[in-house]
Amino acid sequence: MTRTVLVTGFEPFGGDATNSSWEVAREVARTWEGPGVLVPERLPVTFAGAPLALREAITRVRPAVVLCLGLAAGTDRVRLERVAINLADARIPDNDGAQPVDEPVDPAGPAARFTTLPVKATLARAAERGLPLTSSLSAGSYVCNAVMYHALGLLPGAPVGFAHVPELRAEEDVADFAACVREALATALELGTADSRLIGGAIA
Ligand code: PCA
Repeated sequence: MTRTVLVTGFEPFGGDATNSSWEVAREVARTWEGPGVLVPERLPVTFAGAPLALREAITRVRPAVVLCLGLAAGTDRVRLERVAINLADARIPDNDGAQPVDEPVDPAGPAARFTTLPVKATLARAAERGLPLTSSLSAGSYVCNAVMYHALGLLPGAPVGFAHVPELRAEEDVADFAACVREALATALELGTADSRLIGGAIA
């Protein structure tokens, strides 16, 4: 059976003309050589619309792996997010003009959901290849965090996760960031949700 991979990116927000997450999602789709079929989807930057669009895409595509991408300005590496929290606290209005303050993403949901991607194994492989990939312990409290939280609730048991990508500055950035995303997808397709027990973590 052909396995399908769903990679989402976002439309622009906050007055920007483009969103690097959609540029990278498109680049990954353009260069995908398998295994399986990769479907890119562009999500709205809205607390109300993004979860609906994601749910619709998951129902239509029936993916084996889901990786959602979003822009994190001011970073220089792709960040595999480990935790989505049940908190919507928006510093700026979303593209609908909605600006939730200290609300739950899902009033009936758990406090947090952890990525089911094999993050440590992916980081080890990326480091061997010199790719600009790292991990992060918070996807924030804006639309990206909400999408990650919903994605993990929609496909329990499958490898599902989120990566923040930097802005595109240099010409090679889109190819480098797409290579990070491909590494995460290839690792998930190979290992499923079974991560390697590698030392890592962060000391605050
Ligand atoms: N980044 C925002 C939302 C959309 C995007 O690309 C975030 O980090 O929440």
